[in-house]
Amino acid sequence: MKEIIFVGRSNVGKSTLIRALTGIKVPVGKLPGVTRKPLHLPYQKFQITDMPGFGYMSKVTKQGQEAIKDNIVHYIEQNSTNIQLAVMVLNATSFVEIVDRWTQRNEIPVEVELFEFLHELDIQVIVAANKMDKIKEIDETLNGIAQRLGMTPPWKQWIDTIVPVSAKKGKIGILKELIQKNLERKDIHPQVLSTLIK
Ligand SMILES: Nc1nc2c(ncn2[C@@H]2O[C@H](COP(=O)(O)OP(=O)(O)OP(=O)(O)O)[C@@H](O)[C@H]2O)c(=O)[nH]1
Ligand SMILES: [Mg+2]
Repeated sequence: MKEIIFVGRSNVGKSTLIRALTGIKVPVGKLPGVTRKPLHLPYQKFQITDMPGFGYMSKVTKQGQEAIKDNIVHYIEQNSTNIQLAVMVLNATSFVEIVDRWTQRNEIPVEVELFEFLHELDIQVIVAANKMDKIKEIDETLNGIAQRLGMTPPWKQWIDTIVPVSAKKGKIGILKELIQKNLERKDIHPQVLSTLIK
């Protein structure tokens, strides 16, 4: 069964977003590190995978966090042909600040690395900018996020890729439609496609 993975830093709201999207009560929590291994859920004729988050986790050692990150990368590599879409979730209240901190230290921010890694594997990515209920300067924030991910602002040029959401409030904007559009696009059978091209 083809798969949609939800990836991102811990505590950004991946599981809450899956709840809002599917109605399935997957475990969520206040402290980072709730989801520890890939959790598979049914979604139409697909499978949604709730991935553990990378980065700081409550009650997990630095070594443990590294191991979880390696597992995430490994999982994506192993399953890349089956993964039809990745929803990269980020916390809109802290994303720009975190990315800039890493960049100032001359390090590639993990989320930027992940975004590029998914593209290298030819996996389509939708960026869900979550926790928008806490944001006042909406356009400014989304422009900042787009820019850090290599998409030239204004963000509205990228409405097929970036979607503002508030998972906790159940506001998922056009995420459902974007997912649908993406799944259908790749779902065209090669034979049908060849007749369309003719
Ligand atoms: N304000 C606000 N809080 C949110 C939103 N979405 C999630 N949260 C909160 O963020 C916290 C983390 O949510 P989770 O869904 O468990 O996050 P996760 O990304 O799955 O975290 P891990 O499994 O630890 O990687 C919880 O306290 C949620 O209530 C949102 O849209 N707005
Ligand atoms: Mg989770």
